Amino acid sequence: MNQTALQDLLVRIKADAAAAIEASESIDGLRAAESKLTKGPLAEALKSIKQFSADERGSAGKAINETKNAVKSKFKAAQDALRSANIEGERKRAATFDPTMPPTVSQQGQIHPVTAMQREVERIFTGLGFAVVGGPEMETEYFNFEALNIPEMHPARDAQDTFWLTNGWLLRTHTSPCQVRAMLRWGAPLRVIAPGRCFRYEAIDASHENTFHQLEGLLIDKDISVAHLIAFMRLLLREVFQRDVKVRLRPGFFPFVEPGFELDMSCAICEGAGCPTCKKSGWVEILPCGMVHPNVLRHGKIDPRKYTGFAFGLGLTRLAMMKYGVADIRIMNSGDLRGLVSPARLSGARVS
Ligand code: FA5
Repeated sequence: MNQTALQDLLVRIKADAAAAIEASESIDGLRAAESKLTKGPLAEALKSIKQFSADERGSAGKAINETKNAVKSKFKAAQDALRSANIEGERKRAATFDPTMPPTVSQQGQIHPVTAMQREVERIFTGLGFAVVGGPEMETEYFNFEALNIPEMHPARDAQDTFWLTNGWLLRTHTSPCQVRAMLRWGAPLRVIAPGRCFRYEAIDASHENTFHQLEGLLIDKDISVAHLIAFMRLLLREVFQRDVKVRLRPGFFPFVEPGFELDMSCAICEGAGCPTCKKSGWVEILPCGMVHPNVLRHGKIDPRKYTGFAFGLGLTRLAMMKYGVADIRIMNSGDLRGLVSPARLSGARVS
């Protein structure tokens, strides 16, 4: 190595030291960078002294020592600065920490309000001897319509338009297909509920979604009458709301029940005064129901001369809205985290 090459090396060592100091965020990092420079290029410079003539050795050694000391003191200064910054930070933290303050409570999530509602209804009905069953969300036209006494050209199909799959199946419009599926599987007598997601090609507003939850109920036995149906429906609403709920029963047409009813409850959002959720009527359609049509029993291979039964299709999402005071159904599918911390925090919530 000659004088020029040594000068270049020493300049590079200083530059590398400055860059390493700039990049290091901890005292350990600074120590590691300093040791790397000392054991690497600085040691190389020291070894090169042997290659210089006796005249040149003095000035070469001096230059190397100066660089070594400069690098060492730069690293020391950087370490001191970092140390005092850390101490300062600690001091500040200690000054702002108040041990008398209550701890910050992290917000713990919980199940979705619709799932909470579903579990609540399941608890009520399993207590009454009902089994909880399921059914496919992708359904055949047969189970969604035909088996429910809604043949191909029946106008009732228009009220439940849906999303059709390329294989001719559809996304089920209601949980009612579970009725005939359950009859075929278990026969009579039968007590089942079937909660699940439903889909409709629907204009969305404060009370209509294209994806929502229903809970189907079906009871088949000997001598079952409308009186049983009404008693069960009242019990359900009283248990859910823990008070007597104002309801009204009006005739409702569904091809799979005869007679059929619409059981509405007084709107819990406006207390019956009229609001966008109840379309200003003061009532919310929540629980259509009726006596199972003999044709449906026949599709389920149950003899209508021996057995009768009732069925209902509870609007589970709407029931959750009424229970927790949610004014707009769109909140329910929006992933609004307030509802996962506490459904009560959705009370009065509207979409912006
Ligand atoms: C039916 O779906 C029938 N399958 C119910 C039934 C079952 C009747 C058994 C008789 C016997 P309907 O279309 O009214 O009926 O829907 C039932 C409930 O689901 C409604 O009262 C409502 O609470 C809810 N619902 C219906 N469409 C929507 C929607 N687009 N968004 C949110 N909830 C809905």
